[in-house]
Amino acid sequence: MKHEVTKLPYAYNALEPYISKEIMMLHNDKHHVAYVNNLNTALEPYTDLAEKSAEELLMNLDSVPEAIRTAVKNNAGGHVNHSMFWEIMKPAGGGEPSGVLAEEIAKHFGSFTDFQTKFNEAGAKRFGSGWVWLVKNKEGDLEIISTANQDNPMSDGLAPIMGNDVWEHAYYLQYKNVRPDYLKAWWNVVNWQEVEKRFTNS
Ligand code: MN3
Repeated sequence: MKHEVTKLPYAYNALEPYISKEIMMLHNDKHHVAYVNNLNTALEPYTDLAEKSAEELLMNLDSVPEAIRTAVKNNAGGHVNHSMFWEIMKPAGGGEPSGVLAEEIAKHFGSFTDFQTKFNEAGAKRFGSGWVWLVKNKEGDLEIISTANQDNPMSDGLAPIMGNDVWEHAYYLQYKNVRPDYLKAWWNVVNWQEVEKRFTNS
């Protein structure tokens, strides 16, 4: 089984003016594609891993042969993270979550606005490249965390509900060095229906 890049569920320019067409084209066609190609290359000699999904590999990194463990962590991570990322965004997105997710966010972070502030702070503070996440921990509680590189929270037993990519490739062409502006604008493209689905299934 070859891992494959997810096709965007909308046009490259659909998230404008918040995320430019140029960023989306490079991000999907070059960055995501590179992670998938590198993952397939790393796995090629290991036929016993061929049937495992990228998520299964990330949840069991200890069982991945040491020779390719870092390559799998980086590239299965890059694949899974970006596949989620495309799905939790949409044109004319934004607003607020509803239902149980809205209640849980209010319970854990005070209010939706407080949640956004804390999420943005965690994303801005991530040094270098990485992601900021809303996760469900082993006790079933929501937490905001950030990870370096393409590390996915599922490798630490956490369920990723939503995440924002804070690598420079995600914003630099449009927002230059001002990551906080990108973090603020990103809320306008969040697909809360998809995030709620991930929360319910986690
Ligand atoms: Mn990226």
